[in-house]
Amino acid sequence: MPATAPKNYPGPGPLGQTDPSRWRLSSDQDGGRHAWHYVRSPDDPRATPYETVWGSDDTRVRDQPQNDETAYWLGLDLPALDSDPSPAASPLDAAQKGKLHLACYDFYKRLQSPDGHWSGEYGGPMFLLPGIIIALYVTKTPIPEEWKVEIARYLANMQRTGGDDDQGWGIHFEGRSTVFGTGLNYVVLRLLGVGPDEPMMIRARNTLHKLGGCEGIPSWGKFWLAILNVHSWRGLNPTPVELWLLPEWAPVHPWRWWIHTRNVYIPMGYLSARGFQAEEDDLIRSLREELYTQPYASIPWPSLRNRISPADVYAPHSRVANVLFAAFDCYDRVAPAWIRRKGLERAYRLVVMEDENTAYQTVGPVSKAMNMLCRWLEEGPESEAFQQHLLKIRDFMWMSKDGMMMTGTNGSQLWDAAFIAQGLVESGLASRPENHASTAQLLAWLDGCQIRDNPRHYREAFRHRTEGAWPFSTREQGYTVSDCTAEGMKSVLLLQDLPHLPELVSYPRLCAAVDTILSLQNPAGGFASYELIRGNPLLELLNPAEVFANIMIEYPYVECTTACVTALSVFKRKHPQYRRDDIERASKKAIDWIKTAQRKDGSWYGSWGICFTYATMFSIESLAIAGESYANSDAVRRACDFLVGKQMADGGWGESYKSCETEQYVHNAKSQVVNTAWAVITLLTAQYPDPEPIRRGCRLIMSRQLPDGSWAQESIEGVFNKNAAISYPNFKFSWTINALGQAWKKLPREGW
Ligand code: LAN
Repeated sequence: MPATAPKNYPGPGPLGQTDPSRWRLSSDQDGGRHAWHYVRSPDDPRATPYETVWGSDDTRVRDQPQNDETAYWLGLDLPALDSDPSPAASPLDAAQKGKLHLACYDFYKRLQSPDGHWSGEYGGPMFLLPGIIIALYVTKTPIPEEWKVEIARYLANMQRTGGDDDQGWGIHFEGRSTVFGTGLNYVVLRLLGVGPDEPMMIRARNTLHKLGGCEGIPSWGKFWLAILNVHSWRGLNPTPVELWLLPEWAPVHPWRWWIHTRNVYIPMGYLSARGFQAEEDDLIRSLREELYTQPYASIPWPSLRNRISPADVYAPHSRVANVLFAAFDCYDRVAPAWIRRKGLERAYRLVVMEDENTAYQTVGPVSKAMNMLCRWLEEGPESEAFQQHLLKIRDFMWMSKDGMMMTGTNGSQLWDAAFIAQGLVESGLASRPENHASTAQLLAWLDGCQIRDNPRHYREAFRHRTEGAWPFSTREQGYTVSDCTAEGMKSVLLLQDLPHLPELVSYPRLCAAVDTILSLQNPAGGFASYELIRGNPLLELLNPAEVFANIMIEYPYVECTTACVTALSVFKRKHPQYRRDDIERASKKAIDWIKTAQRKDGSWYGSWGICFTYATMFSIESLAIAGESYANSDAVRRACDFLVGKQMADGGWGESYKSCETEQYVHNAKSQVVNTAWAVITLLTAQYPDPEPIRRGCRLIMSRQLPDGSWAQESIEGVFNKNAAISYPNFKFSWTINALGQAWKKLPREGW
């Protein structure tokens, strides 16, 4: 029986709607690459299912019926299984009988990809799609029709319905309208063929003008508009490629910047130094008049450089930055041609190395679109490099019930797989015979995901080592993050410890992972994300991006640090001899650092998940490894008191993404199963003496479980750079299973 669309399934967008039953997700090739395919009907006049530029079609998926994994992510109702629990059974009853876990994993197992991992919708940010669509437009690359229809539908479904100044789009889909989100997504819709007189476009344009028009769009928006030739390069602060010619000891040298920031400013600098702009056409001429509050010809461009709409500003330029930008501007006018050429050559070489190191995925979606454009400009539309870039766009495009979006990375494959593995082990579900096959596949996937070598372009591209590491998404993407290696290794160790699973990842490979983890510890004890901290925090004064904070350099994070501490501890238990002293020293230093990061109120600030609930869970895990619990540690007591103080009337916890922005705890309107799971795990890890708040949290999680064993999607779970939220929809399974499993194991049986 095929999956069916529920009654409230979102309807057509301005360009219509495709047939959800024709979509297929291929997720089991090349280590978990995600690609959505649309199977056109045989009477469709278009000869091939895909425009040839998008590469050969995966005929396997085309010929197969839609599987549960695809149907679930499309928001369709899965056909019921015989073994589905009867909806009448109360979740509490079910838990007491130990059935609850069974039910939820019976459901969740159906979403496992044939290769053993779980795919997921990694959406949220609303400023990613414009880059790729503008890049495709200016390179005159046709976009598959189904994509156009579904992207327009997605934007229609995500359009805000607030007051006059809030009928556009924000920086992420839960945020209020900004010029950045509204201006750029308006452009996307127009480039896809939506007319300016559509009601949704009129509403969006009104909002845009209410917010001051694209005159005040943040600098990354100015950049894309300049590329599209609907903004002048004179209205942008220059980002000179010559910075790359500075000696490496220079404190501002970009090799010291955070990897995402430097990889955005390399192609951005290259494209702006080349002064590249799209060929003018009618649509471009029309957009020039639609986007601004004044006639295009009369816009005083240089005065817009530092003009950023108040609705957008999160990290205003510092005075130092503005002086520096003015100096760059003077330099830009007199830059000797030979130095510029050298700078351009250097920047282009860095772009090429990044492409080759990542199989054209690049480190993230912003640089993806920019690098693609650089390669097209330099090597032409037929070049191997540009064609490879086009093929890898699919990895970032995700189809949902609301339409098609661009994702924050090419997926969160390893990250999700690791937490699911840990949830299954913690809850004991991994050991049940009916889950042996599923966990065996998961372990096999984790095994294949480990990166075996250092990057092809290593020191020359200023990369950190990757031998033995795990990535955030796929092995092909090739970047490691300290906590991804840690969570990957921990999951493998836990799974390989189960009697029914083989040892796939050998001892030397685990040692290589440990070496990578240890190589990522900073002198002060904390672990950052992709690399060691290479620059001085004063560099933050030069942050040009206005909408993100803490992006110039790496910083130590309690989440990353804890992941490393816990992974090293699991490793040590199994292999106590390998680098024993190094591991001992590293863990102690890391835990000491975590203590220094605790806030006065007892909590820790979370940089990658929302927010205090997330980071406090991690930090308490680290303290537990040092033997600290509620009974013996003031730090743990203060953390627990903080959390218990935030429990909501229904027994759950719910935190808003606004906590991350304001650095103060902000309650979500409603409690959240994911936040509640984190709080439950924290209190259990801390050995909080009163079981009642923990049980109430568990009951809340159970009460939200749907009859088929799943949980509904609630508010957004993740964050980056303080101001942008991002989805982790698999968390509602992995963390709930983990929390309920631990509670069932650790709390007394009576009292439920
Ligand atoms: C991610 C996603 C994963 C995340 C964790 C592993 C959870 C974290 O512990 C370390 C940092 C990391 C790897 C991370 C860094 C920033 C990313 C890549 C993202 C939040 C996903 C999207 C974001 C990226 C920067 C988006 C593009 C925006 C720019 C500002 C360039």
